[in-house]
Amino acid sequence: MFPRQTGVALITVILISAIIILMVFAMTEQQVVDARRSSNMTERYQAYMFAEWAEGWAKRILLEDTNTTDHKQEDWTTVIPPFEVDGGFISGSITDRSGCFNLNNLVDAAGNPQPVDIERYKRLLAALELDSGLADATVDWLDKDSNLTFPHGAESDHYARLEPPYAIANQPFVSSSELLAVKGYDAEIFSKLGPYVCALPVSNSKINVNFAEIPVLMSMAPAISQAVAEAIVQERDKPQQGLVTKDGFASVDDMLNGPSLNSLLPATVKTDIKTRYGVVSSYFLLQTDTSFSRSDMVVYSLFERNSGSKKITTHFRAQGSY
Ligand SMILES: [Ca+2]
Ligand SMILES: [Ca+2]
Repeated sequence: MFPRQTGVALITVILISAIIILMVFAMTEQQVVDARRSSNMTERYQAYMFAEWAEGWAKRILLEDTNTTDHKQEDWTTVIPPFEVDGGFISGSITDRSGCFNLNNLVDAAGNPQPVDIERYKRLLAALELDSGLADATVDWLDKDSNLTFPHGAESDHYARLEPPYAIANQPFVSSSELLAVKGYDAEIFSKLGPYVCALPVSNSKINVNFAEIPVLMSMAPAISQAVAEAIVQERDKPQQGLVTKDGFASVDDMLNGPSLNSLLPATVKTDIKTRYGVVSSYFLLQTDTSFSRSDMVVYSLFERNSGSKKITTHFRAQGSY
C-alpha cells in the first residue's frame, strides 16, 4: 500500500509541477506578447506624434512660399533626408497634387457629368494606351443617378451581381485607388494610370501645368501629340542633364502663346483651357516616413493651401498608403 501511495503522490507532484511550469510559461509568454504589443503601440504613437510635428513644419514651408506661381524648382519640393530624433529617424517630402488629373472633375458638385473633362480623361487613358471606354464606368461610379453611361458604363446592378457584391459609390472618390473597385480597372491598369490621377475634395480644381506630366498635357486638347507635349516640357523646364533649370511658365497664356501651342490651338480651345488649367498649386501631399526600433511607418497628409487667406487645411491623414 505504502510504496504505491508514494508512487501516486510522486506522479501527482510531477503532474502539478508540470501544470505550474506550463502556466508560468504561458503567463511569461503572454507578458512578453503584452510587453511587445505595448512597446509597438508606444512606438507607433511616437511615430504618429512626429508625423503631426512634420505637418506643422510642412505647413510653415508652404506658407513661406509667397511667389505667384508654383513650379518644380520651389524650395518646398526639396526632400528632407532622414534625421535622428529621440529613438528613431524621421524624413519627409512635400509633393504637388495639382498637376495630376482630378478624377472628381468628371462630374460637377451636383453630380452631373462634365463633358469637356470626360473627353480629357478619355484622352489621358488613350495617351497611356489604355481603353478610353473606362471613362464611362468611372462617370457612373461618380454620378448620383443610376442611368448607364453608354456604351461601357456600370451602375449599382452590375456591382450587386459581383461575387462578393458591393455598393457603387455614386459620390466623389476619396482616393484614386478606389478605381480598382470600378468596372474594367485592374492592378495593371492602375499601375499605369495611378501616377497621373488624383482624388481631390473638389469637382472644379485647376491643373497646374507647371507640374503636369506628358500624358496629362496630352489630355488638354486633341491636337496635343506626345511630341507636342514633350516640346511643352522642354519650353517649361529647360532641362539640362536631366535637371530642371527654368521656373516653369509664368502663366497659362505664357504656355498657350509659346512656340508649341500658339498656332496649333484655336482660340476657343485656348479659352477653354484657361478655365481648367493654371500655374498655381492648391493641393499638396506630405509623406512622412518614421523609423523606430521595430516599426517603420509612412503617414500621408493631403493639404489644401488657400493663397488668398494664407490658410492651409489638412483634408485627411492616411497611414500606409494613399
Ligand atoms: Ca510658389
Ligand atoms: Ca451613378
